[in-house]
Amino acid sequence: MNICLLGLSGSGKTCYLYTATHVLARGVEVNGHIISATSSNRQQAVRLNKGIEQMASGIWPEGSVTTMTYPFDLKIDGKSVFPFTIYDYRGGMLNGLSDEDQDDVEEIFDTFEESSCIVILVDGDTIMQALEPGVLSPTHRQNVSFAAQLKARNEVNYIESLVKECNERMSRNVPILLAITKSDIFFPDELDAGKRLLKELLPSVFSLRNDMIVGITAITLGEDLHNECGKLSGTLCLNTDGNVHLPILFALFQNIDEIGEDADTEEARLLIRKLFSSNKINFYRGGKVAFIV
Ligand SMILES: Nc1nc2c(ncn2[C@@H]2O[C@H](COP(=O)(O)OP(=O)(O)OP(=O)(O)O)[C@@H](O)[C@H]2O)c(=O)[nH]1
Ligand SMILES: [Mg+2]
Repeated sequence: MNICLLGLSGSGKTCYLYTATHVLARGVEVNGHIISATSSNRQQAVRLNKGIEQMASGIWPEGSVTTMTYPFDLKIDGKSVFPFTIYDYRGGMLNGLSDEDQDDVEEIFDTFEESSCIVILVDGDTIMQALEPGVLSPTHRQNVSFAAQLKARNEVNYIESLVKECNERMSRNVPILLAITKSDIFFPDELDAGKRLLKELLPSVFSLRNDMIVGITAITLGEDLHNECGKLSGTLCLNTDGNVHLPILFALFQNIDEIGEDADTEEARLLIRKLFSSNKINFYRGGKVAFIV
């Protein structure tokens, strides 16, 4: 089973992966059980550890130059339930126009064949710039320009064409998780407006005329995080407070039916579902608010 982390360059995929996999390796408690996911490849485990250690020492990772593949095992109370693989792409390929970019994009569509959920990381900075100045706090309003807003809206719109292409290639509507990254930069009202804007700018994803399953959540890797010339300032939070566990668990949840019906898999499904509280993640089906079952 594959989990594809999609998002334009700089949306936060690699930092997210380092943080989320560190949190999931330690495990999340639910109903007296621990759900965890650990890297099943020694070399990649070292790479992930180095990534989060570097962030903890105050340095953001550099932009990805190639796609990285990380195999994991999902575990309940330390017992392996099933394997899965996370793909961390080079976001620049998605809206790049070179032949190499086009070839790389073809490659990612191949990996989609084995994934029954697409996780799209939507850059929080982009959402902030795409919002109408009227809904922004006075401090954020100062940074708005017409050109930046237009560019940001185009970037969000681009997701729509990506989803459309995925659905066409897979001949069905694939469940989607939209994760707004960098939620620490928003005031609560702004984040709510950002979620509304996402629905407005992605009409086919939230259309009443299809049956698409969509989750929306907002994630942050900490508090008051900033990047000055690659230096990380602020507080990294290596726990579930910033919702980092949710996108990966949502993707696993959507895939679980295809894995089999043994007792451990079913238990994993029930435990994961308990983590989806409505103040952390919202679901839509055919454009309407839905409850996950
Ligand atoms: N405030 C804040 N900034 C974040 C957060 N996560 C990531 N960032 C910023 O986003 C930048 C880009 O993150 P990356 O993970 O490298 O982005 P990417 O999507 O992997 O980009 P490519 O590798 O080019 O596709 C980081 O260097 C940080 O400055 C967050 O939770 N909060
Ligand atoms: Mg990256």
